[in-house]
Amino acid sequence: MSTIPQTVLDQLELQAIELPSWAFGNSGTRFKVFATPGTPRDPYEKIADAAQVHRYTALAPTVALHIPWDKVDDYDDLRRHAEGLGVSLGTINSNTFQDDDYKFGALTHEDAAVRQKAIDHHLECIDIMHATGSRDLKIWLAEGSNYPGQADLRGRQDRLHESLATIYDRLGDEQRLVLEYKFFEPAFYHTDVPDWGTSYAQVAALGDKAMVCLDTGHHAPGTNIEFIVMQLLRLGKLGSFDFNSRFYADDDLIVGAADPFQLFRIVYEVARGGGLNHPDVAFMLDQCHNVEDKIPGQIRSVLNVQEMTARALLVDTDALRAAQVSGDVLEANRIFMDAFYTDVRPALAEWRESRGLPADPMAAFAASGYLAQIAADRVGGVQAGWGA
Ligand code: AOS
Ligand code: ZN
Ligand code: ZN
Repeated sequence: MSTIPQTVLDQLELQAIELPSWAFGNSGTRFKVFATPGTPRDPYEKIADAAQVHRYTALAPTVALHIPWDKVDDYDDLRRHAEGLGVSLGTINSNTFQDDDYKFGALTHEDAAVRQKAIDHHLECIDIMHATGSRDLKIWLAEGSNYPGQADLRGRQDRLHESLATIYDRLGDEQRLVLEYKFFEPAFYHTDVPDWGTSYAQVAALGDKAMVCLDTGHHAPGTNIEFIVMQLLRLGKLGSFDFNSRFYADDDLIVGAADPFQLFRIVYEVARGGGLNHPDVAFMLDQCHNVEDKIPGQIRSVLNVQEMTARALLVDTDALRAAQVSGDVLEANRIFMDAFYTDVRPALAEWRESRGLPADPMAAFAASGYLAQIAADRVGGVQAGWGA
């Protein structure tokens, strides 16, 4: 059995992965949303489910909220509820994609009144962040066009800057704005923030409190995502990750499920660039569980990130560097792959037990009876918001 050096375990102990509240709601495709018995009926129950993930893994101490899906009357009360369950409230996600007024854009819209409405929504999110104690405002924009000639690409980029600058000005000293990019969908011809370069250009023009959010599912097939990770870290602008995995488009499947090696390569570059367990680089999941149980789906996800982090930290960096410098291509690749192929699961199970956690969090959660309990207690759970 492989052993994991204490220096690596020390890093793993610090790891924190934020969970998205919407992962606990029902979601699906435009064809069908399958309901799961026991689905949360409100944000309080979503947080209770998220707390289960943390309880069995000690990996997920915060929960991201989405406004308006998680709107409540009293955010102080929601915060106390979370803290009572051993977790805190994290990133606030805005939503400018489910309102008729935003059919042709929100922060980029031609009409100043529509832009102001979208700006006001973000200002409301910042007010909520003060009550929840959240640091990050995450902005993902569904804006773009479907047909060449439909929109003035340059004008939209300029208006985007103005709108973001107004939002940025309202941030508190300890707060940040993270701007997520996505190459297509829901618009199919052009998207206003399609890639890391555009996100970087926009946030760089705002200031130090604005960073890029990298969603691993938002790239064209074949994109070298770890290269983007390296570059953003090098530029000091990688603010957060939305982890998930994809086979075809924005699939939002369990992180590490589609391509564990890609996850390994990404985490390796995070560690190489000093971004691991660094407060500036938030690890989050952005996933939906359409056909599998949601809480175990999230447990599996954070364990996948932990396992690939352990493997990435096993790379013998001194030997790798020597091989790189001497031009020994095959040896460098062998060293890298050796770490990737190391099965760390038995050693991690043992380590978990030594910390008073279950060796097998999936089995421990299954044995707890929690899913049967919520299925009996909760009737009429809500959709995550997608397609609602
Ligand atoms: C959308 O494709 C993005 O991945 C966003 O991060 C997403 O909208 C998220 O679910 C919060 O709004
Ligand atoms: Zn995302
Ligand atoms: Zn997405």
